[in-house]
Amino acid sequence: MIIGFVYLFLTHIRLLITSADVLHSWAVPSLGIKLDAVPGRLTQCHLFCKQIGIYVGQCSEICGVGHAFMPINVQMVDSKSFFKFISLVTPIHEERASFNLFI
Ligand SMILES: [Cu+2]
Repeated sequence: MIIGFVYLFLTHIRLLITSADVLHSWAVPSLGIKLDAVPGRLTQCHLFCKQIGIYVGQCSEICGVGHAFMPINVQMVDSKSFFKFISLVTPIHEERASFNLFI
């Protein structure tokens, strides 16, 4: 399982991390982030990235048998790519039609 995220670069991003099972540690060293994911709690972090690119990380807590299979993939993209991605993953409905006019 690859945990993937797409964010808009040059934008302040608020990350909220939690876990559904055991303790994890969400770590992306090239972004300078390492957050504990604790079941039943939210961990908060703010992120501002100045460069487009793909940043990779890994769960850095020995969390169980699936630990080795938790790579993290964070893509920082420009606004055109970001809104294209959002339009692909968002269900089509009437409100989105007006939203797409600004792309
Ligand atoms: Cu983990």
